Amino acid sequence: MNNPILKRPLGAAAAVSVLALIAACDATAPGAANVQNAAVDAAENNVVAEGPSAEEASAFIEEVETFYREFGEYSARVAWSQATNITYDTDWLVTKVDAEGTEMGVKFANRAKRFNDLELPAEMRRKIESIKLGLNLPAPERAGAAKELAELNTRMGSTYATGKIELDGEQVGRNDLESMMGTVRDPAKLQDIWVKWREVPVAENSAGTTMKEDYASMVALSNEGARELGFDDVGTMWRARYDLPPAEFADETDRLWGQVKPLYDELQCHVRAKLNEQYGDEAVPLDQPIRADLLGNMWAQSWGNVYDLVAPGDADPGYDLTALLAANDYDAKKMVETGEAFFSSLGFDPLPESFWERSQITKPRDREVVCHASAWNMDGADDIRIKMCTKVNSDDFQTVHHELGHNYYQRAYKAQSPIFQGGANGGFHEAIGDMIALSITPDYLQTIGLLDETPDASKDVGLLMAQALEKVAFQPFGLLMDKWRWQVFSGELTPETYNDGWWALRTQYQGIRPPVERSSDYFDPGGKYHIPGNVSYTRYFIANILQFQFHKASCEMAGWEGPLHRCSVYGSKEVGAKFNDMLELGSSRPWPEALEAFTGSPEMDGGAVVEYFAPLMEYLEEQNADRTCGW
Ligand code: X8Z
Ligand code: ZN
Repeated sequence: MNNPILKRPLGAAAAVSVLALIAACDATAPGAANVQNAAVDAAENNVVAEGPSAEEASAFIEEVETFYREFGEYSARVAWSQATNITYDTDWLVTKVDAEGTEMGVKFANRAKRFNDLELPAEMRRKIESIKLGLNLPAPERAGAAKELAELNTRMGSTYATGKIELDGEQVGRNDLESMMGTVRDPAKLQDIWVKWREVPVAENSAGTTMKEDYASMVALSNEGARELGFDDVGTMWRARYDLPPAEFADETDRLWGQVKPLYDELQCHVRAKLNEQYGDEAVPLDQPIRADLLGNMWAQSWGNVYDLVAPGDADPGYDLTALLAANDYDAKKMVETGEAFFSSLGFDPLPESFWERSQITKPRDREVVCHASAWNMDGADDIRIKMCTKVNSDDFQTVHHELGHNYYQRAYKAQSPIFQGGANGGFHEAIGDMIALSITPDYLQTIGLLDETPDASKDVGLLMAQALEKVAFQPFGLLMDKWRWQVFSGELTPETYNDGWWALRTQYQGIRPPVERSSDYFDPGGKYHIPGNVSYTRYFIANILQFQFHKASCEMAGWEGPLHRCSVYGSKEVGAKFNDMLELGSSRPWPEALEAFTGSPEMDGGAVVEYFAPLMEYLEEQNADRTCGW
């Protein structure tokens, strides 16, 4: 169901550029049928004796573009209907559209191969290569395979979104459980929630299978599809989207991780020591990885909710954004309006009226929905929306900016060919709103009336700690999610070793461990939205590097001279204009060009992260001086 060829580039579910399909096969698209027939003749029936021509490539591209436009809108509307109202029937519809889309996507990718050796202008070559990579999960061509794959994906997604959990004899909503992990401080209760959440991926579903079994079937089927398209496996195909040979891209992510790892290691060591003070030696032994349920988040992926437990004693206590929002009578809509106002201050047009009419901003009470936040562009133009189950807290204030970033990006590149309606790479799409949120500084909060007085800058180590618990803590998780999937798709991990392999990576990279022993029967990766949803995850790791590069570049543009963490570009039309230039490109140019145009350098670089957190690093090293770090 989260197949990108199906939908307008969504924030969460499918930020890849491609979406297409079938409806344009009919006569509603002027000329499309003829163009298609000519191309099919040429490709499949060898009617044309000589090799392919640029004219033929051009006609093929036009045909694909027409499909993307028409079927993209159709499939987006079906997918939206399902994600905001999960029923037997909407599942059925989304499965059908997904299967149709996959079948067409596979056909297009195969036909694109015909132009492999043809010399083409750069833009056409890029379009042909994008078409080959368009599917998130390819199915084999044999009859019935696309339908089977779509059924597996719909079932996994819906199981994740609707899985029921009972706590103290009462059914508790999944969205509520997620936030409880941030507020509950009783280790036994945290463990209970954590364990129950992870029963869902191994519980029997309506088809008599489990998510774990469905996942294994999905891996086998989509790998078969990837091999038919000429890739080693689906993981290789995912890595190929980064304008680099897949192996080089994997090395590149390791290089970036190497830049941030020293900071992470210090943070992990300090947080473990502070949690030990709170929970004692038994729950948090000082020579072991940290218990995953004590870090304030269902997946231990960002740790901002334990700030109060690790806050530096001599720092300014700062402010609690959740409390400020509540004290100032913010509701979900006002949070979104505040995000919109930030973009407006940079010179972006206001969101269209339809955004407010059609978005799902809070959780509907009367039906099942996918609560995991996402941003949608329904029609390749101005019908942009977000889908959230927003709560009035600091996490969701961040997420609102994140999702709006997707929407503003989508709108900025709407004039591009539908083939190029995507991020320069997946990481860019995830970084836009986050970069804006880095400008939520004390001064900014004062400007918008949320904070009366700004804290003194000499004690900013607290502010930096809060930010590091979100951004630095996230990095190893951002990296290992796809390391796990790369291993799964390559066959290095099998269903018998899925869970052990998962925990090996969680321990190696994050230095965390499960609160209770996990047998290899479990499927703990399935407790994270992006695994059943098949949303690749390296994009978030990359985004966490890029957003700091973007932030640094924009602060320089705005003439800022203080420390990076105090810089807000709120109100800078100059930054907005340059930012918009980058966004308008979509994925039409290789990402290093887009990066260079905005930051002056074509390289991704963790240096901006290191610079941003330098004062915190100094503090952490001091704190850890007499501790034994590592796990
Ligand atoms: O999935 C998301 C967004 C939608 S693209 C809400 N994020 C990742 C996650 O929740 O795991 C944003 C941060 C990482
Ligand atoms: Zn996102």
